Amino acid sequence: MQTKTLDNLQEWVDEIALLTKPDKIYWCNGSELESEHINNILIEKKVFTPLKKKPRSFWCTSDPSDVARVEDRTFICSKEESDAGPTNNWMDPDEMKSILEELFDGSMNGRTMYVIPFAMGVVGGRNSKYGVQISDSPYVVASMRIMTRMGEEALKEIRKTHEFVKALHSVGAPLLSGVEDVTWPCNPNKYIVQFPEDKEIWSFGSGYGGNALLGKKCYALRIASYLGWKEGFLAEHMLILKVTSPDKIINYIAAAFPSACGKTNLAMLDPALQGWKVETIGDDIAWLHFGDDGRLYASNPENGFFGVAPGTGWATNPNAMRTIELGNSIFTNVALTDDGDVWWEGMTEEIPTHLTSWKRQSWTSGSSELSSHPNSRFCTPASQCPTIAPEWENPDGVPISAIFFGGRRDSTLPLVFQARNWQHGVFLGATLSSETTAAATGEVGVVRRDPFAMLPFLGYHAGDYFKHWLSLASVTSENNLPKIFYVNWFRKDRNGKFLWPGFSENSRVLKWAIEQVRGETSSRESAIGLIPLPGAIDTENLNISPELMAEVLNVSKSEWENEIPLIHKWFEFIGDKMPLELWDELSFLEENIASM
Ligand code: SAT
Ligand code: MN
Repeated sequence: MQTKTLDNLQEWVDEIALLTKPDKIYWCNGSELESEHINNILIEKKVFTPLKKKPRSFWCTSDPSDVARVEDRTFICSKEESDAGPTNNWMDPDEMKSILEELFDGSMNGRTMYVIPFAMGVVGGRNSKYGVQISDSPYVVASMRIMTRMGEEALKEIRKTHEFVKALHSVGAPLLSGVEDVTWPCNPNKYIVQFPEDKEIWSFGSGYGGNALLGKKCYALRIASYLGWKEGFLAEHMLILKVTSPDKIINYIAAAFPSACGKTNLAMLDPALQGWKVETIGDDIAWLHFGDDGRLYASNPENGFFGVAPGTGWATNPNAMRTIELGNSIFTNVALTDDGDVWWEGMTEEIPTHLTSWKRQSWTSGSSELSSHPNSRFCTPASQCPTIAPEWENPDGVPISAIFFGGRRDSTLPLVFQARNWQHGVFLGATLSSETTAAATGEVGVVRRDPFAMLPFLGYHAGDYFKHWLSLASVTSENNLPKIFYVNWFRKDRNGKFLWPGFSENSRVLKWAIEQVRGETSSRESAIGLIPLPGAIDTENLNISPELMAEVLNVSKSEWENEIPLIHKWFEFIGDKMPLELWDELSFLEENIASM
């Protein structure tokens, strides 16, 4: 645990400076002036190219080897291996610390060490938490300023409580005097390490995304999920949205999908349905706490969006486009247009004839190479989003009435179904599966179990995590808990064509789910849960036949017969800590499928 000496922060900063041996130490205050100064450093180093077409916005490209989260280099170093569980890499904390201390020894040589105080959640909020990232990357400083509430105000809170997560980051590329720097320093040897009991993060070798912006996955998910287990809250890989129906009733929905499966698009949904309104609270992470009324309240601990660029366009996510139009954004690994704007695959129907690709090479339309990396990102302030809900900074969060789980599956999982109850809902979360995406290094398109979309982000044993979810039903009444749904926008027909149009049409699924929440039920029991009755999903003005709707909602006996052994194997992999209640759910599913 954190030792509470009078200035534990200064002590830690001194200790790290002694280890990493930077040329200079700079404490970030989060001011406009400082931001300008950091951006100018990045421009001077040719890391940032200012965009002529967007105010205070920059184009940036990483080293081609440093483009995504490195799950195989990510560790949960709990004291006991059994607390990390089978889904995490683990090493003894002392052993890991000695490896890391050797790597960090002199790792900031020739560079400036930035001290970045930050808040996750609004500063001063009842459920907000604090951290200090030490980093040798000015790109990280600029990004943390967008993604977190960074600077003076956060530091004041830390000085009051002396409570903060220590988040140490180095790109692992000491700069020898007289040697010219590269634009994207990094190290082929990468370690992304969480020490949950000590509330510490040590990240080495990468400068990109979740590997380097430590407030995000490392803190707000891995460390916070562990804290949630101990303190009785949840830290989840979920977007949060506000839906207002034509009769002006508001529902808040949280949805967990794996990385690069459309969370940002759903969070900023432009509904196809007349009279419905969707507003954004968060696009990636939700912390859920019980309110005094026994309901679960969600808040977004982040301050910005770090969204996948390719596929984001005026047709698919106009609100994301409007957000970035306002500027103040960093674009990494997308293409640069000849007139000083950014472009990526899927942004516009018309493809520019000439670009500079993310590899900084001349690119012409028709090229066999993509102009932008599939995991290229925009980093932009949430406050600029035209659909941001006024209550997005409500320190107590918003009461959640429905939770969606989902992934990318080309078969088996229907467009939408509802869990019979909380326990069944936890089963749906625990068995969530999805095809892998470019958000992490490794093969793309392989189906894997990704429980609650948290596989890469769990800070403790998956079995204990499932128990924690189940235990919420004993804290409050089932009635108070959100209703749970499973969605799959990605089901395909025999020819590999998507069955459901997705994007703004997903509002039709939101409408059905909200009707279910309101008890205006229009569903039937199926082998896997509650399925919409024919005609229950509003398809007005959508060119989709009843036969096609039946296909996208179909529960196929043979497909589920193939699925069940995979769930069996998954539960066995979790081992002794797999809750019996979920084994019971699996047996029940098996019986239901057998008797179809
Ligand atoms: O690079 S990040 O981890 O922040 C993005 C993601 O995988 O969701
Ligand atoms: Mn994410």
